[in-house]
Amino acid sequence: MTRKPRISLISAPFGLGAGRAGSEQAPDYLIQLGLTSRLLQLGCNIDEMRKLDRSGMAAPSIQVPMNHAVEVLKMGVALAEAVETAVTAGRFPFVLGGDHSLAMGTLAGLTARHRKLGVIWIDAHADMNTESTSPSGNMHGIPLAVALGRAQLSLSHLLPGAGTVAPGNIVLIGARDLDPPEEALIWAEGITCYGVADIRRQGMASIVAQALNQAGLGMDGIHLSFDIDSIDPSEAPGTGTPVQRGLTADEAREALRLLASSAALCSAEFVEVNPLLDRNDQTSKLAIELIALFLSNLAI
Ligand code: NNH
Ligand code: MN
Ligand code: MN
Ligand code: MN
Repeated sequence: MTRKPRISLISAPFGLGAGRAGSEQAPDYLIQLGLTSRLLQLGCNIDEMRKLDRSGMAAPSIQVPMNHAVEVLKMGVALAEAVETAVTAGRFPFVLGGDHSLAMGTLAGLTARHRKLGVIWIDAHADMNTESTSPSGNMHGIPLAVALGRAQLSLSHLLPGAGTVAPGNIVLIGARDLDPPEEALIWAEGITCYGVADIRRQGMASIVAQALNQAGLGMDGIHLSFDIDSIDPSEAPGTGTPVQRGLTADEAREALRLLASSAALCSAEFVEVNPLLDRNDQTSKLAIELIALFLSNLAI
């Protein structure tokens, strides 16, 4: 018999890692539109609900030459501590962003507890720039390079005791807008990357099965990082850096349902919904549906 994990719902109302304002409004907005009531209706075991606040957090002393770096680092510290606490208490951390720079905090908290962590990254982007290759200076473009230990900033700057993620245990799904230095890093490190064409050829079920195998090989758990811009802008327009030719909402549904059912999943985050850029709440409503589908199918 499968059991339901105790979920720690961590809201991170933070968008300064992105180039455009608005994603910081997503957690409250999705809750206002009915996210938590939907989760309770579906029988999700929400054991803890927290809303993070970076004021009062001390920024690590490292200098990072990127936009709003001090604020991003403060939020990362708050998030890392919240995630570590949730894992220690035996809960499943679900981080509701906010922009994708939050992943640094999530991964710092996770790797402090799971020394061997696999990562499935569903995103139009690879988020593998470093401080020196970033074309934008926006910190939502660097979290995977940081997690790999390829940037000056490392996860251990956010949380002492945090580790790294091995390239062989990172799988990208839906990537279609890579900067040349990111492509070079993916190639050099041998990181698995499934594009939209691969999904159309092989089917999402087969891609997810391969991703779980690859990311989970020899690991203690797998983290899912879901960027809403993985989905085509025709179905998810409310995001800061939309990229054409993305996943269909149905493909995202299938991926999330299958990933949730894997006992290897140990945590997840959902980022880059921007209510200010949305059309008639289309993206927010889709996000609520996807999160509810994911969390209600979680099994341990
Ligand atoms: N690759 C670009 C950068 O580094 C864009 C990143 N934007 C994202 N990532 N939304 O998911 O700035
Ligand atoms: Mn991203
Ligand atoms: Mn993205
Ligand atoms: Mn599990």
